[in-house]
Amino acid sequence: PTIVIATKNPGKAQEFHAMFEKEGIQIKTLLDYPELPEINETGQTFEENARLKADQIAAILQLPVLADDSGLMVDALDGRPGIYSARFAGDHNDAGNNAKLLYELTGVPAEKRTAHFHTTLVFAKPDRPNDDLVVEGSVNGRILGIPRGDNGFGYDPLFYVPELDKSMAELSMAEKNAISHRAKAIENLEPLWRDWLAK
Ligand code: ITT
Ligand code: NA
Repeated sequence: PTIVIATKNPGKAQEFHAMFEKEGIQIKTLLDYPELPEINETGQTFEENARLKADQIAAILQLPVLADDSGLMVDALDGRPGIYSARFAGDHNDAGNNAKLLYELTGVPAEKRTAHFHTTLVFAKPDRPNDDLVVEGSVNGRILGIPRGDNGFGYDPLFYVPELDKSMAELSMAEKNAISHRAKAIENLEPLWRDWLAK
């Protein structure tokens, strides 16, 4: 089968590709449908924003669509940037976002720099807006004082995973896809989606 992932973020798209490929599932992303309108993420929660993306794109394409809304929650910042993670520094720019995060945590010691990444996935079928499948995943870590590693995307160079003694950006894609918030959400989706899609 083919699944449309409602993302334009190439980092996310690569991770979904790696995780679904081993199950024989092809994915398409919004990069394959350049004519689609921009979906405004006006919701107040990850789930609302993922639903906005999944429901609208499914209705337009008349295909099942899986949307990912994710973000970074930093305890010392009362959970920010949260749902605003993509645009923390104004526009969608990983370097600017990371610089702002480091700046806001200036002087905060390592043990108080706890954080987690969160993903909500919403799977939507065309014309069935009340039948969305919703799952979540998260991973705990700490915000580094200096970026480490070149892999991944977004806040990965600043997100330290204590169990592995590495930043997310120091993990290979396979390693990240074994422990990440997105991987856990997909794990939670795995036992559910085939029956849901068939019904
Ligand atoms: P789409 O809406 O097109 O999927 P986006 O990048 O705007 O792309 P989100 O609204 O979910 O996606 O914003 C998520 C932001 O959170 C993303 O831009 C990154 O800065 C950050 N983020 C999400 N997952 C991440 C990950 O696995 N590693 C590092 N940063 C991540
Ligand atoms: Na978002």
